[in-house]
Amino acid sequence: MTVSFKDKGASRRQFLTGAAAAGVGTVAATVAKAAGDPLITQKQEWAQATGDGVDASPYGLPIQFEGDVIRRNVEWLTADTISSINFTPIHALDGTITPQGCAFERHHSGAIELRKEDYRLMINGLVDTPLVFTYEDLERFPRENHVYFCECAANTGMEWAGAQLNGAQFTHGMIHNMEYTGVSLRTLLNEAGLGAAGDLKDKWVYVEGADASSNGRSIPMEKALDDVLVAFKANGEALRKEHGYPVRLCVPGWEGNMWVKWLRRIEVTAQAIESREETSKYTDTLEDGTSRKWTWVMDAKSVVTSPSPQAPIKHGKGPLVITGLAWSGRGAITGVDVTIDGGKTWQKARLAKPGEKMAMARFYLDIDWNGEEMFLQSRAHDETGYVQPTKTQLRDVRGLNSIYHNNCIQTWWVKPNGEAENVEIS
Ligand SMILES: Nc1nc2c(c(=O)[nH]1)N[C@H]1C(S)=C(S)[C@@H](COP(=O)(O)O)O[C@H]1N2
Ligand SMILES: [Mo]
Repeated sequence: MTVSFKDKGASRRQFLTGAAAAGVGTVAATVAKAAGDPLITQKQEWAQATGDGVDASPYGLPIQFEGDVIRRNVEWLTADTISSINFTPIHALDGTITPQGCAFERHHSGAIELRKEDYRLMINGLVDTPLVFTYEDLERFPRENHVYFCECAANTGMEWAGAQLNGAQFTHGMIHNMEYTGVSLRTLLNEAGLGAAGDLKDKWVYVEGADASSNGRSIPMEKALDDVLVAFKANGEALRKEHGYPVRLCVPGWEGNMWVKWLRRIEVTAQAIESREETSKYTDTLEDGTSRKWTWVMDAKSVVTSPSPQAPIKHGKGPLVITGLAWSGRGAITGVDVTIDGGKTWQKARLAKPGEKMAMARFYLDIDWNGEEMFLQSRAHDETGYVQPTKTQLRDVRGLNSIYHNNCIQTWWVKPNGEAENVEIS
């Protein structure tokens, strides 16, 4: 990519960077306006006194100017905040890791306060030796680190009938992506011994939390022994209370509801329990009134996070960074296409780094915006060859009765003044 800066005079310097994107226009504004800028020519307040000492804030919080980058809920969605959800401010973040402090929360009976000392994890059912682990016990098993996304199956669920919520935070913010540290569930199940379970092919584990809702879910044994993680750290530090402190389950690529927080019991069973969370909830009603169940995997999905309704273009035409997130519950993201004309023509976006399994990928498309309206969309591809569907393609299969598992292509209408709106192109 070539970005050139114009000096006041005739000289023109070019800065070359490695990225092999198409040439973009001139970033002229900053240097041209420099002459007489008091922020350069005058002594500033912050240079005339000392700043805060160390320890001014023993646990650092974002600077006050970033006070907008917070989780938000949509009040009319739920009757109260106890059994409710809020949304990650994905429109204001970059990279892929979600800071814990603004990672969305979904509680069925509120976030509980559970001390490590009071923590117990039971493994029972069809095991050789039922076991109870304390928090300290868990710390003595071999540990693993993995970056995974956790997406509520209801993410984008309000958009089935038409474009509704105005902002990427609200349409796509029921997701976070963190680096988890913990012990594989396989290790703990083997510690209890699976001989008593016999043939493991048709066995299940039922997992439940210590909160009043318990949020119990059945997981097929094959997944339980594959990549499920019993996690106690996220992004290097203890889990936050709202994300299940001190221990939660990570079920990579599968719907957030199965990521049981405040994990307290794992039962090996001969069949699925058919709990509330996997029958009346988290099933998908089709056009003919029947419902799909066991729709665990989160299919490939993407969204442009900027520009977007909460992140309008403020700099006018010229060089513009279009960016967003892509993820797939079936494996790694292999590519993302972006269109600025509502799907007539597509360009390949640049992935910030190669996609990783069941983790978010960041994409960029650097363009020279002509200042005219755009219909911005992104389309994700994953390593299985799956391509993110349009809204019409999804509705053809699923009808209009669904809430969960809406992974269709999202459209932002960007107007010549840089403002963006959630619209539908089917
Ligand atoms: N114990 C317990 N686990 C739970 C829940 C809950 O209410 N209680 N909510 C589930 C749902 S529906 C989702 S989407 C994820 C949300 O995880 P988060 O709050 O860390 O974002 O946790 C899941 N695990
Ligand atoms: Mo959820």
